[in-house]
Amino acid sequence: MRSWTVCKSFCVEDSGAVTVDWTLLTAAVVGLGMAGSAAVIMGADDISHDISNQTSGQAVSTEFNSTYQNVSFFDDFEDGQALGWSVAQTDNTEASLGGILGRFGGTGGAQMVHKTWALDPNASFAVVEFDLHAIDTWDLEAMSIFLNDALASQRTFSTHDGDFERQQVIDSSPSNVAITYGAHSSAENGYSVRGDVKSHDETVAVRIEVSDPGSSLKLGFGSTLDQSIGDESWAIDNMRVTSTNDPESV
Ligand SMILES: [Ca+2]
Ligand SMILES: [Ca+2]
Ligand SMILES: [Ca+2]
Repeated sequence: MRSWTVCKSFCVEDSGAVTVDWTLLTAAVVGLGMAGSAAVIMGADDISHDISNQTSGQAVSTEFNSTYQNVSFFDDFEDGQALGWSVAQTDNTEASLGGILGRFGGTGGAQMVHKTWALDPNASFAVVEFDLHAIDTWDLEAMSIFLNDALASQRTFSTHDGDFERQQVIDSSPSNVAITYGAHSSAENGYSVRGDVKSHDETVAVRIEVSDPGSSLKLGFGSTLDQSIGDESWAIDNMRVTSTNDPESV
């Protein structure tokens, strides 16, 4: 009878069943965890191979040249100064033009007004932008632009009505230089008065792009004007010099 009692007691006792369930569940969880870890390990191995395949053979750049840009200089001449220019002449007597570098007259075509900027040696381009004013009665005389003391471009102006199509650009810049003139604007901006008639003026935006400019750039101007400044003159405004490796973004 004693053994029967023990056997019966064993059959109805359920505390041991909890232990069995716990053991089985824990084993299952551990098993799932190991399976998951195996999947992650295998997946990571696959990804590492993908990264290896993707990057092998590619050059690693240690510089960020494509986004390099630095405005080295800007001057709108509103402060009446012209620091660094060979002829520090400014004018702000006509409100429609404001402060300008000028006015200047004829130079026999030679370089007279110039300035040199230090460029960032890490940049592979220099971009120079400015407004060029042909003031009062130009008669197809030429404005001359020099780069590093060499004549790079000539632009003739005639401010007389109906004469715009006769104006010309004569480019003599080297192969690493591109000079573009924007569309001209014509208006009466002041200065010369002939009797009771004021003389029209022209403005063009000039852009000069220099590749491999080196560590400095000298920009100069002259003109073939042959009458007094009170009759015909020129001026520069909004001069900007930018060192960059991405000239398209300037
Ligand atoms: Ca200005
Ligand atoms: Ca005028
Ligand atoms: Ca003239």
